Amino acid sequence: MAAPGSSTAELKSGARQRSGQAESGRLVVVANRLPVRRVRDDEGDRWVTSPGGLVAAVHPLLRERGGSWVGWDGTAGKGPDPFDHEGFRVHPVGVSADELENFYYGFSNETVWPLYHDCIRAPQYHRRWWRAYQRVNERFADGAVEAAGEHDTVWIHDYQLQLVPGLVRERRPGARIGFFNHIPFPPEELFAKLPWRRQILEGLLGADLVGFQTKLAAKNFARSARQLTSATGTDTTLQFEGRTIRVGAFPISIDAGAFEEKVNEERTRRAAEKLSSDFGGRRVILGVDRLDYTKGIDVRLRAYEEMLRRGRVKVEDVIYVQIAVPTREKVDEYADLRSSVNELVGRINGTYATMENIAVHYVYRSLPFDELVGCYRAADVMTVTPFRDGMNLVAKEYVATRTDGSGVLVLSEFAGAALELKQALLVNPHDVDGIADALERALALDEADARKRMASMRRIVRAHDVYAWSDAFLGRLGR
Ligand code: ADQ
Repeated sequence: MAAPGSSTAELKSGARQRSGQAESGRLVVVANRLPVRRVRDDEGDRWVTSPGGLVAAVHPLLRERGGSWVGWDGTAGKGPDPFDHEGFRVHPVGVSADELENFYYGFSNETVWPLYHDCIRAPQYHRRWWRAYQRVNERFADGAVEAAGEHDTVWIHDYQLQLVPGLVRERRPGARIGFFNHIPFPPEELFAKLPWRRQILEGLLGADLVGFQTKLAAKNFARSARQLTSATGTDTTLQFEGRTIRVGAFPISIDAGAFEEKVNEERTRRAAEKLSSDFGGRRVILGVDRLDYTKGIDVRLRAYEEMLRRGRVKVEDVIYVQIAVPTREKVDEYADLRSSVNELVGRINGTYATMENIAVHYVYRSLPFDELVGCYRAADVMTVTPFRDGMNLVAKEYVATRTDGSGVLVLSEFAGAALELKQALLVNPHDVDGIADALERALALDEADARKRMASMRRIVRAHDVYAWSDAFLGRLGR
């Protein structure tokens, strides 16, 4: 799921007709963040729906089936009482300032996040973080049990809540419980380092269906479960404590229609034209990421620098635009990354910018949806080069906005999206020379070849949107 505060899509809930699917009772969604945020301004004190693909996909279902969303409202403290909002019930879960440090910044973001992303940074193991993780997971499970009847469907999301399926199972044995992990699941030899590996696996095994972005992640989980718990079975079906658990890949996507609509609006077109003219008509290479060490921003900048050093493409011909959203700034690794990216941008501009042309245009903030889509539209080449990524929605968003069929995507082999967007120029995100080669190739690509590649990727993104994803997951869970 997009990280707190990072998603900008003004997605229209219910804008699309849903295909029929097996339904089991009401739907209770459990996710770290609520889909609403509190706004206090001249118009008063109220809750507004936060934009985002998951919200867009699930909102119509919550309204049709009747349901609830259990989650944290983003502020430290006890949290408000449950309330109704736009046709569903909101169950806020309170998280104290101390728990935020230990459960969220600590165990979720400094233990699980790096461990599940190939240990790109060393995971930290602290018992007080683990205790907070257990405690907060119990509180989310309390919220889920309060919201869910005996035969309802409970859909739990992501790595912050891996104990919740097991905790809900104990108290709602007849419920249908699904868990979807938005980030990768590591191979057993990495996962086995986790001191609380058995508890995490048994927590996940409380679900009837455990879904991942890729088959590889699903297989990694099933193998760890067989090795490290008493579960038996195959990579797709496990037996544990007398129950059957299905395991599978459900690659997430975006509301492609909403992006297409937005990019064709007059305002977006004008914003894109203004950007292009501000950059003096130079070709635009774009990067859009949370400023996270998994996203490969530093190596990508070095690859762009290498391309300029080679001299076949000059700063008069091209500009690299990097939009980076601030994220997890309290965690040391993120502060370090921020400094090293600042330094790299300074070094590249110091060496290659001229009085007329800067080499790198760097924006360190979240963009409103209009501007983000304007940037996608203005970009001749999009670069998405994470070292490891569950899926990566930015790659799909770029493809969805290329309604005129132009544009080239340079994509990491290690993003889940690479399994679907095979017509991108695929790169090893650790290989500075390889990415520089791909950038040169992207800028020189024959137009017919580029269009053919984009057309094929567009077909995939349009056919497999976020609605198809939630239908597939809930359909499987309902069977
Ligand atoms: P993230 O790691 O947050 O998500 P990603 O899938 O790329 O990564 O989603 C980022 C979202 O933030 C996108 O919707 C993008 O538009 C938005 N965004 C990024 N930079 C922005 C900016 N500067 N301004 C405005 N918006 C910006 C996690 C996993 C991914 C998985 C998703 C969904 O890490 O692998 O694809 O959940 O499951």
